[in-house]
Formats: sequence, C-alpha cells, structure tokens
Amino acid sequence: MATTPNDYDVIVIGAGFAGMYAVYKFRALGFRVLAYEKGDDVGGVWYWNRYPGARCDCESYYYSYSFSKELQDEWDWSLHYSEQPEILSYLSHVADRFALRPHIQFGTAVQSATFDEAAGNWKVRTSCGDTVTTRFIVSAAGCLSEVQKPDIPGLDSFSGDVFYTAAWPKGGVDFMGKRVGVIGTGASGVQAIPRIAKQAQHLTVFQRTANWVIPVWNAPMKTEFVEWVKSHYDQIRQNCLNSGGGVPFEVSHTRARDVTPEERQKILEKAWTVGGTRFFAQSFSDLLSDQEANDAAAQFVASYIRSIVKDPETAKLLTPIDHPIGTKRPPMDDDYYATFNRPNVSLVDIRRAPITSIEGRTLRTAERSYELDALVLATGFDAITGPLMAIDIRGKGDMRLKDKWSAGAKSYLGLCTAGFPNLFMVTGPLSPSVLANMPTAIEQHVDWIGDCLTYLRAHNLQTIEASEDAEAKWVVHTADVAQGTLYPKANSWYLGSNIPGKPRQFGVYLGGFSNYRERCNDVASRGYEGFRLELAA
Ligand code: NA7
Repeated sequence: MATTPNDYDVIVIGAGFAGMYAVYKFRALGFRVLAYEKGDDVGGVWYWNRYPGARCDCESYYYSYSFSKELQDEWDWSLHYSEQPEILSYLSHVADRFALRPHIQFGTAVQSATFDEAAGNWKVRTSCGDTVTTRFIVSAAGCLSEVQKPDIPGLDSFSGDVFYTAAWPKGGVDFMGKRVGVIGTGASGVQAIPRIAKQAQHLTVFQRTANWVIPVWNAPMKTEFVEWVKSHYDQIRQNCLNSGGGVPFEVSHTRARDVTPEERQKILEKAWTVGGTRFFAQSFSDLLSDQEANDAAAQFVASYIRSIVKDPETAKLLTPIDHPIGTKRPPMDDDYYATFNRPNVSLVDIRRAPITSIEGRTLRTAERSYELDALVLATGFDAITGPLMAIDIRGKGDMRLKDKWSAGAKSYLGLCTAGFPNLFMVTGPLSPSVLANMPTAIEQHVDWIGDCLTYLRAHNLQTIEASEDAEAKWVVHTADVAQGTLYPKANSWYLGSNIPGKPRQFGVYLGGFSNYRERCNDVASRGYEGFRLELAA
C-alpha cells in the first residue's frame, strides 16, 4: 500500500456537538482536520430544530461538554432544561472560544466517500464540487438529522405554508390568526403544540399514535444550584461516565415486583415530582424489562392524563394503548396535556381515519375535511442509520454502505464497520447513542477515536478495519441485549419502524454506557482487539 500525501488527515462529517468536539480534539492531537457541515453555522440538530418549544430532554448541567474546565466554569445555563436558542448560543460560544470555525466548511454536504485501496485513503466529494483526499473519515452526522418526509398524497400541492420542525425557518413563524394543522405527536410535535396553540386561531393535531408525555417541571436555575454544580463538576462528570445512561444522578435499585401496590404508588409519585428521564430512572429498576413494572407506571401516567384533560374522550385518545411506557422515545413537556383543554385546539385520530389527501388548503381524512392555512410536519427522522446511508459511501471492493446495511446495520461497537477501513462513526448504529446522554457518549467516542489515531501514527500503521468476526458478534450481542428488554414491543424509530421498508433492528446498544465504555477501553488496551491493523508501506 502506498502512502501518498493527502489533503487532510481527517475529514469530519457534521459540526454539531460531535463534529465540533472532533475538530477540537484532532486538531489538538496534531492532525490536519476539516469538517464539512450542511448548515451555514455550527449546531447540528440544534441548528435545524428551531421550532417553537424545542428543548433538550436532558438537564442542562450535564447536557454539555466536559472537556474544558474553563468552559464549564464560565458558562451559565438559565433553565434546568435548556431551550434550543440557548443550546445553540452555547455551541456558537464554544466555536468562538476554541476557534473552531476556520476548520469547518459550512453550507457543504458530503455527497460521497470512496476508499482507494491502492492509496489507502478516502476520496471525499461534496455538494460544492470539492474533491479531497483524507486518511480518515469521522462521521459526526448525528442520529436524528435525516428528515423524514411523510408520504401523504397531495402534500406538495398544499397551497398554505408547510413547515418541518426539523428545518424550521431561522426568523421563526407567526401563526397569529391562522388555522394550523400539526401532523406528528413525537417529541417534536409535543413540544411545538402548546406553543403554536397559544398563537393560532385554531390548531388541529393529527395524531396517529398517542405517546406517554412526561413533565420536566422546567424552571430557572437558582444561584445556589448553579454554585453547587460548579463546585461538584468533577464528581458530576465522573458519575456520568460510570452510569448506565451517561447521567450523573442516582438510579433506582427497587424492582416494582418487590414492593406493595401502596409502595409502588409512593415511588411513582416521588419520581413524577422530579420528572423527565428521572421518572424512569428513579422509579423502578425493572421498568423497561418487566411488563408488570411497566404497567404500574403506565397506569399512573394514564390517571394523570385523565386528571388534566377535561374531555374524557380526548383524554382517552391521548392515552397510549399500543406500547409499553418508555419504549418509544417519551416526549417531555409540561403543558402538552393541558393544551387540549383550550377551546382553539382539537385532536383528530388519524389511526382510525387516516389522512387520505391534501388539495389546496384542504386536508382530508377518511372521515372529514379540514381547512388549514399552515401545516406543521413533526414526522421524525430516518434515525440512526439514515444520515450515513444518505451518503454514497463505498469501501473495499467498491462495496456500498447502503448495500451492506440493507438488511440492518452492522458495526463493531458502533464505531466502525467491516470493509470500510479508517472510517469511524461517532454515536453510530449499535452504540449507546440516543439512549445515553449525548455529549457524554460523543466525548467518549471522539476520545477513543483520537487515541486510536494517535496509536496508528505512533506505530506507523496505515489502516484500521473492524474484522467481520468481531462485528458479527457485536451485532448478535446488541440484538440479544435488546431482546431482554421491553423495547422491541414498540414500533419506534429506535427499531426503524417509522420508515416504510426499513429493516426492523434495534439500532442502539442497551448494555449500559459504563459497561460499553469499559469494553471500548479493553479493546484499545489489547492493541485494538477485533480490528485489523495494517502497516504503512
Ligand atoms: P418521532 O418521535 O419519530 O415522531 C414522529 C411523529 O410523526 C410520530 O407521532 C409519528 O407517528 C408521526 N408520523 C410520522 N409519519 C407520519 C405519517 N405519514 N402520517 C401521520 N403521522 C406520522 O420524531 P420527533 O421529531 O418528534 O422526535 C425525534 C427525536 O428527536 C425525539 O425522540 C427526541 O430524541 C428528539 P407514529 O408514532 O409513527 O405512528
């Protein structure tokens, strides 16, 4: 294999949380790095998802970078759960503070990447017509960046305004006096609906599947809490690394089946007053593995819905019937259920009477028609594998990633895939990704990749590639772990079932973040066990 001079050592795809840290890290390690970013600034999901009410469902004090003590000491979050504008300004601040923008080419999508076996490098082609060579590619394309356009007859002919929550106009949207329809009641729809309802003349929510919505009881952070966090950051970050979900708080060790119904109720009430993901983590340890535990939590939330929503029929329709609580990504919002008590909001069951067509300003369902001035699509993403499969990536023997993954993603540790040397994925398919705190998972991956690149350089190694054997075992292990939980009982984007024709595969490693991290470290300490390493010529 020849070593030819490349334009770059590392091309990074994307400049969200992951791509920005990748640029920072690889530059610090002395690699020539360039990131390509579709948007015209940093931020990734926080750049695109500007819809009203967009907010993080992890708490601000740990949904942030840990790599710089100065950064975490100087930055103040205003709310316990940050809203999109504040997260985007944090990421912009990080880009300025660490002078990352000169290493990012904005307004540029990676269109293809082809591995040249003779040269041992990648050729990357972009939407701007650039073609560059690089030794390594690090995908930081994210898990939720490939927007799903629903297949609704006549959608393109709608004569009102159409807005995707995942590609929201920068200047915002004024819904005052408008008849607005929202399709989609996942996390994005659930956050947008209460805000849009406050403006619209009338809001019609088209619901296919009811979701379990958990309150976060969002509030400004008190000075004492901020001071406590800042003086305990080392411990907080360490706790994140040592936890199952990349989070710093205590989790419950109580199984629902070991306590009386009265005790269960008390535990659920307490966890509910804390809210957010802690409702799950701090109630029962078996909530996502034991149907009885899950049913107890579901009944608790169902009775909450009934207590808030005044119209019993609407309350019933808002109560999920088809999946265990927590097995579809639970949306988090404080005002969602009460919004359905507003006189200008109506809920339409499009499971019973699906949308049949859109024509002009008329949306028709199997039962009746609705006149709308604006349509908001909160219909989700081709998650986890979508962003990578949207790029024409070709590895050894001209193998296309799209073909390799046509029956389901195959990866080793979610970091690499066999046949595609020197290609790394940050929070890739079959890693803990979206079921861990993302910044923690991202930093762990980027640090691991940085160590790996340094190792290759120190040992004069040209390529690293996951072995088929290690990959096959990881795929089986990931599926086995998922089977031991209730997650596969739901049709969710974790399983790809929101995309017609996508193979049903649980795309996230559920074995726990800290176990996973240990495993990655063990693999590295054994000279990258399960990978093939080849010397430079
Ligand atoms: P989600 O969670 O995938 O939600 C998409 C919603 O859109 C969901 O209610 C879907 O119903 C609905 N949907 C999708 N396609 C259609 C069509 N064709 N017709 C009607 N309804 C449809 O995406 P989000 O953006 O809300 O959240 C993604 C993640 O971002 C979130 O979990 C957070 O982690 C951040 P379905 O349930 O498929 O019946």
